[in-house]
Amino acid sequence: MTTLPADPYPWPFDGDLRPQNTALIIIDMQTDFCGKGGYVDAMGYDLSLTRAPIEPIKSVLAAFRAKGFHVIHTREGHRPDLADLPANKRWRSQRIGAGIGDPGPCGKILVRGEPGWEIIDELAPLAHEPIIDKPGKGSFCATDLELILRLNGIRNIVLTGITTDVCVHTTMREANDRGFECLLLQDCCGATKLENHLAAIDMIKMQGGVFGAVATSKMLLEAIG
Ligand code: C5J
Repeated sequence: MTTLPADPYPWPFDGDLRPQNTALIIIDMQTDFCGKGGYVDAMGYDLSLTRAPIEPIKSVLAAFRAKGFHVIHTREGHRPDLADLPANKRWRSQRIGAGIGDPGPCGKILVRGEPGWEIIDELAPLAHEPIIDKPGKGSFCATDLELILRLNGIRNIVLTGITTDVCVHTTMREANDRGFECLLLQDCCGATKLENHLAAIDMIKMQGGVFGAVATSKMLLEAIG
């Protein structure tokens, strides 16, 4: 029986925390979301907020790799022909000067294969670690993530990445509805506005843990030894 003192309950709920049934999911740690010249930078947000989780994620990633836990990465991005880009998503981004599919300093914004779409070097995936390419905010929508989790016997999901209130939260909600036992690491996530990061964390803790539980990377690292 292994749990960590997460909020609002000791996680995982039944103490069944093993490398075989637990995956670290690192969401959208791409240049477009945390690098100079990327999508978030083009929108004028403070990059220090989305870069803050890089070092904490690196520590958890190293420990998970060393202990043989599953590691999965995601990338938000669209096909080069933009056939999977909803017109309203494109229109809204263009209105604020960061048009998805338009050229920028890091190539076409949020387009697969472009430099800005790549995962940052600090958190580069290893060859055997699955990468989920998603056209939307949630990692389950129009992807094979659920198939990969079920085929590998993964029941516990540790969520990290950016942004807390958008892609991380949407993925956590999708996973929770599918019966996965979710933990969000608060220092391993970041949003484009601090208040939204904090509010997103708070929402998880309502109703006894309506989407799962919240902890720090330190708590998790201590629990897995
Ligand atoms: C956003 C994401 N914020 N990765 N994407 O548009 O959270």
